[in-house]
Amino acid sequence: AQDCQVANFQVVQNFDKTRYAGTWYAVAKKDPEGLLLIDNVVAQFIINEDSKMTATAKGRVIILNNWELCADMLATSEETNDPAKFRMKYWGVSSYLQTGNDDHWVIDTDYDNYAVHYSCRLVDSDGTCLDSYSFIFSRHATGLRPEDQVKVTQKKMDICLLGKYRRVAHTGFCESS
Ligand code: AZE
Repeated sequence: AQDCQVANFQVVQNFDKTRYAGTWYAVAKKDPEGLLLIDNVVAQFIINEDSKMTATAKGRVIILNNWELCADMLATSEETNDPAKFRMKYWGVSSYLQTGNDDHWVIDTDYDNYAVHYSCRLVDSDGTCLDSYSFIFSRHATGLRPEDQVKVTQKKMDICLLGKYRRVAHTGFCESS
């Protein structure tokens, strides 16, 4: 039987945030309950002078039922004992966007091509995740290389989310803003 206990999910060993910095294109995502960035999702991780990680994210959203816009998000992070597990406090550049504070785990990355990001917002009493979201990131907007796809599929399985993802389109929607 598969172990879907969130506490047992493996993350990147000896995570190197400096190598992780830079631009990542979401190529697939698994949504949480409620709202998430829809598509055209691009995240940027930045290490500042005091070696803290911050991030920006953009993506198309629809708010107030039918107002389509590019969400411009900012985030700061708080470290934990495990460098691949951090908390990201985020907010919108505009006040009508979402604010939050989520656990972010880097499940796997080779730093140069792909990354599997996971966030469990709510752990059930049995230790499995009740509300999660996840992004598959690529360094290239065009997608993942076949050899990375194989690794990513295995990781989706390991975090009990295989079959729960949708592709994230990049149409240039957020490029003008
Ligand atoms: C993430 C990684 C980089 C930093 C941030 C991320 C998450 C952003 C959201 C945004 C939601 C916005 C909504 C607006 C209406 C994971 C891409 C901040 C969850 C719903």
